[in-house]
Amino acid sequence: MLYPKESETREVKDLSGVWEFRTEIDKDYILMPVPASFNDVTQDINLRDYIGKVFYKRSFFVPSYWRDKNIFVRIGAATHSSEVYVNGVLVVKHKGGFLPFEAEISDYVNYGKENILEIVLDNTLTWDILPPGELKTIEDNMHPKGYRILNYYFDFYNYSGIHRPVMIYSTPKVYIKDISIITEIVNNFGIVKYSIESEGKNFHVILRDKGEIVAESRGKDGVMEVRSPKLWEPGNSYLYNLEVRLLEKDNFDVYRMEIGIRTVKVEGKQFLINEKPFYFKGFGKHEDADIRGKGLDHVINVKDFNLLKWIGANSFRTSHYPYSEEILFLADKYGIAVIEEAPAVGLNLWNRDEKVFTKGRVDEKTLEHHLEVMRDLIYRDRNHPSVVMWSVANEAATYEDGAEEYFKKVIEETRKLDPTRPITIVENVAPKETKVSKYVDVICVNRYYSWYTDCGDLSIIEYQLEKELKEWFEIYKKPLILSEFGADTISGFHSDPPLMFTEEYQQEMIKKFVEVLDKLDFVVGEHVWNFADFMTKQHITRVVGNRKGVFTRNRQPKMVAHFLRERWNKIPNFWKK
Ligand code: GCB
Repeated sequence: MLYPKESETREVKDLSGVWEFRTEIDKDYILMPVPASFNDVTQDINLRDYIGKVFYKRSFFVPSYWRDKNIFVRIGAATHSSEVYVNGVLVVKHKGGFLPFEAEISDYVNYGKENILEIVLDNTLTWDILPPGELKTIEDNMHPKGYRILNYYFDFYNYSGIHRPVMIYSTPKVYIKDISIITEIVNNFGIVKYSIESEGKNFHVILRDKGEIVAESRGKDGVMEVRSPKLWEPGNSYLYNLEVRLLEKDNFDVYRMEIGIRTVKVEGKQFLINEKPFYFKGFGKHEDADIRGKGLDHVINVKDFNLLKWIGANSFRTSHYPYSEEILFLADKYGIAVIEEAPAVGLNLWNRDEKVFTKGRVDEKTLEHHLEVMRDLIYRDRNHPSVVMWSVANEAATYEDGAEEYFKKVIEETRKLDPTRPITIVENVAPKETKVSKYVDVICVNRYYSWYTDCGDLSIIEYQLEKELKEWFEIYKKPLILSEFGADTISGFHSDPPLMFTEEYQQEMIKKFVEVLDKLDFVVGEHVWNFADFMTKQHITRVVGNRKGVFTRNRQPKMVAHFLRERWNKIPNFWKK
């Protein structure tokens, strides 16, 4: 799916701004910014924790010369189920809160008068949507009026609303629908294979390096060669400009995009980018910020990339859902590698007496949705050089028999959709227990020794972590990334000797963890949990959110940030241990 871009044949109207908004139980509309989560914008706790349907509305005009064009409405992301109406006509329904969807609306728009766009969302989580959850009503003598609670088993707040831009755009009648790019490096040549989806027939494809043509081709599918290519690499981004022209008399269309030439591969104990062993330094992140929640914010995004550079990170995981396209464009430009994760988190009840992969919970309906999500995700992001691996889920109950069949299908489908990138699943079970990691290319493990187990005892880390990681390698013989480790830390809390929740404890814990990682040659990366403090649901284990950030929610460094900065600036991006 192409990101809407302007060209001499296409126009884009970004409908970001202040819309009208109401919940199902309110009659009156209030003002609501788009994109943003609605939760933290007012002072009303009922709206903050609202579960159910909400209505967003605004008007727009279309220029009269769009009459002979295709017109689309495109929603970058909205949580979690959506219905979109143009002048009262339902034009598209969509399930899932973290990927874009669109509809052609050429037949439903008015010319010469305003159009009404309405988006109806439902933020209820169910077992057939990712991430899953369940709405329960408790009625007992302590809750005589009935008590509604949305249970979900993932650790971030269920921020809701229109989180990414809504755009109206035009294309010619016959147009360039999609483009896919695969790059290879052979001897001293960059090979760029492209494939165009369109009803058109005549194409001219031009690849430029800073304005100079370096390759061109004709045809719907083709291969271009770039002599002595400048490669895209983490820490050293290089982007070429691809221009695709559809040359049909009445349907001339042009789409331009930036591409990077690079290869990715897993071989033995290593994760190779451009045939060199890459070492992942970075974080699991979240799309999360004060007041705007999960709403796209260019200020926060650019700040985050500047902080990643400042601290010497070269990568992050889009824990636990696909991030905005705008973030991936930044990753391409900043030269940051991305492990892109499906919104499959919370496929776990954290109770071994209850099955998760069973009828009514994670079942065929969930699987069908999961496969659709993998497809939409890959079709959205396959052209980003920064995306180097797909993660199909985070901390699912992979010890269950049902999980094996389920994930085998998800992984097979992912591989079919994109044979060029390695696949992982992020695990939280013991190496012998998982029924799934044998199907992936890289082992990703989240570990919290001295935090959730043996609370406060930093001395056990070395023994426990080393023992476990070696077991992972002995069984699977695959490269391993420690995809989460960290400690809740209240900025400004100090103690010596280090006690839990202080900045000293976070630093000591992370130090002890990385000392083990440095000893193990099959460990190809360290992603600290988390980049910044983030909001969660209210719980006795969360002090106004999860505080495992290396930066505060306001993006200020905690003590450990300086330790990591010193460490990561010494470790090269390409590092054979
Ligand atoms: C995990 C989860 C992550 C949590 C983290 C924590 O294992 O993957 O979503 O936020 O632990 O802090 O407990």
